[in-house]
Amino acid sequence: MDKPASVKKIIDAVTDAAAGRDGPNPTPGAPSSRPPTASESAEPQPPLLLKPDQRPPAPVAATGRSTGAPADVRAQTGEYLTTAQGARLPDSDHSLRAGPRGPVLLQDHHLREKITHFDHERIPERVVHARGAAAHGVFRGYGTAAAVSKAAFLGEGVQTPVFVRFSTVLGSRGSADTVRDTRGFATKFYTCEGVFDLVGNNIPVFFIQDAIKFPDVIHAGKPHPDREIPQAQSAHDTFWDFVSLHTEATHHTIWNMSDRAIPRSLRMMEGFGIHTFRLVNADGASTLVKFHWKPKAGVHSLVWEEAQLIGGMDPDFHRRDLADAIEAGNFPQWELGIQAFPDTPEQTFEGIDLLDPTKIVPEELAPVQPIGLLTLNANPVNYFAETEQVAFHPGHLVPGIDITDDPLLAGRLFSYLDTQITRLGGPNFAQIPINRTHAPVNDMLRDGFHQDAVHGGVAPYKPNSLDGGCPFFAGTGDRAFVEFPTPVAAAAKVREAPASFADHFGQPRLFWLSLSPVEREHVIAAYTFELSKVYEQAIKERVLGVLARIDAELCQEVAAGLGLPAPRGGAEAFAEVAPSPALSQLGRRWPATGRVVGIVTGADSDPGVVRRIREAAHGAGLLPLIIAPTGAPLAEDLAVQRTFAATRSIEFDALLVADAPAPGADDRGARDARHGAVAGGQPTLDSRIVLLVNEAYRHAKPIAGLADARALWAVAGVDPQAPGVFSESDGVDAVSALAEQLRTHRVWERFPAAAG
Ligand code: HDE
Repeated sequence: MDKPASVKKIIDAVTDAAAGRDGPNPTPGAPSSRPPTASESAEPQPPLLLKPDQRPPAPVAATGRSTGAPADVRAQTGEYLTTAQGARLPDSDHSLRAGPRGPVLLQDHHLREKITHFDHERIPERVVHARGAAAHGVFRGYGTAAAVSKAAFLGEGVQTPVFVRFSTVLGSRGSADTVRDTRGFATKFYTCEGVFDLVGNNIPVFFIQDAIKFPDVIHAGKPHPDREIPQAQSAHDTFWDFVSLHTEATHHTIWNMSDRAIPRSLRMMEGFGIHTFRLVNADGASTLVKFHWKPKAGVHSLVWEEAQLIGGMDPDFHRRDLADAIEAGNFPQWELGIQAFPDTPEQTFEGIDLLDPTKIVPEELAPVQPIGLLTLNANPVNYFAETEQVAFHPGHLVPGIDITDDPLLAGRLFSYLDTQITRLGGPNFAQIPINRTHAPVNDMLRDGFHQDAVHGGVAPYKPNSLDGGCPFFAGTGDRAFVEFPTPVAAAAKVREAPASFADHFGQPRLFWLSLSPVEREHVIAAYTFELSKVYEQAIKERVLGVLARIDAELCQEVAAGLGLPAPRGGAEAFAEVAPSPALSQLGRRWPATGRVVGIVTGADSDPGVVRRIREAAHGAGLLPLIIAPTGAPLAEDLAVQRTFAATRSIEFDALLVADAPAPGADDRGARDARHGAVAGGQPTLDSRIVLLVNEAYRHAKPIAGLADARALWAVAGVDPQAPGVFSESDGVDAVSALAEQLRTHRVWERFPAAAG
């Protein structure tokens, strides 16, 4: 049956968009490399090519050698459906039965193979950091680290393939992306000297100082063991019970209550190695360092209401954003930098214990020196094979990078290898394609579950003569990994932390004092929100006792929000600390590249105006998405990306209202509850768009309106004089105003802060 013309127009537009044929700047998100046909294709043909933004792991053998296979080698070959053994199949829709109504036969080997494999498709999710998203990329060394490290990949101009996995910590694999939590930032460098993993977080300190407390803090943060709630969040009794009793967690906790724990995008997070590492140069000299990733796009965050809405509207918000940005060619970039400290016997810097992972060294005391550039430029091909199976380990080190005696790091050096054995089903996970090193492997490790390599020779032992003595030890000059001969002071065995680990409140205060007023408001709101969700009064009071030791105003404001008296802290107890302006996310300007602008159109919008706006937005490096009453294209070349019914403000960094649309056909209370967003009588404007504009305004996003659109302002509660609200007569001017404003991310000055 022929489709009505309007439906056909939509199908064609969607098909064109999927094909990347909607102009020179295709909208990311097409599910496959070729648009589907309406009916199922019966003509045998080979597997489709990969999408242009995708790249599989490098085709190296399990022993690190290049296989010579093409870079886009696929797991599937041939045109026909086969069994796992390669026998072609004529049917996979019906079990083998004794007659069409008879019993299913046990001899159906295809049924048994298909179901058995399906039964075993899942592996244990990571005990922490279960939810993640990843991308391939390249790291280019600047050569500026040569004086402190001999690592080959840090050399000038050296390009090293990388795989980066970002994650939340607490939630299960299916949890929402935008929960309040620390984010993991783990990078695998496939260097010519072996794999180096920098397994960091987006917060520069950790909850605990000693790995032996890790199960405690994680058990406290995970859902309660009886009801298994709440999922992926710290706003519950056990978390606050633990952190208020174990006050070394105070510093990490205040970072978690700050905007850092609700990033706008994985592309807009800093990363930190946290522990102090040791770099060793070609002369064997050692320098202590802390690693930093600095995003070129700046550090930006969501507002809390937005983060919560996204949890329901688009739980995949961060992973979608990362994949879309890469697909659209907006490759995320970070500079790797180091803070360098002399390796003295005390291992302190300006009185800060470098082995205490709950302490930072302010950048004002030790500047971050750039040593290389990371660019993420390709999406994974298969989530399970790559993002799920990648196995990081802080013990994956290369010559020139070594560890220190941080007691947290020591436990990690045990844990990661140990956990992969269960998670990845045995000791051979280094042979999984995404984990394979690009350096030759000759390791004498043999057999075990999932052994992928066919080892030759008879003598996997040393010394041997039967295999010609191979493999040999690396001699001086052969670039071996040699542990730095760190002196160990004479001591007795104790279960004890050094006295320098005892200050739990000085650096949380430093963090608080370094924030801008609006960032402090957010911290107050976050503590108040989280503690309002705590059932036990005693725990809330205990947390207030902790806050009283950070700052009196913080404590008082949170207490007021909870309706509890603020405990007396006493200003005399506060540590004398100098703020570190580098800790604030605000006060600088960053490129607006890749930010998403929603263009609101109506049924009668002039395609010429919308086309110019879209072109100007592309020209400014933004990602414009056209929002319209239905999916019917505005013109042949103007596909609609979002409809009133299916969108919400959270999808956009800024709005450009090209038209104030009349209520759409489906703007009815019985069909869309948002209809109630406009109070009183029959609205003359579409209520979904009124709510869209209202939310964007409240979330401090830049908004621009063309002449006709200003009718929306009053209904949506927008003050036309407020900062970041632009009324323009020309669409191109409106785009420029938004792009410029987006360089500071949000218009925080729209809502002045009260916190001092
Ligand atoms: Fe982890 N951590 N961790 N962690 N961690 C894991 O390893 C652990 C810590 C971090 O995307 C696990 O493969 C202990 C600090 C990231 O695959 C596990 C301690 C930092 C990821 C583990 C810590 C991290 C993990 C779970 C206390 C920042 C995700 C699955 C000593 C510097 C990596 C796995 C990925 C994952 C143990 C503390 C970062 C169980 C025992 C500090 C980014 O091995």
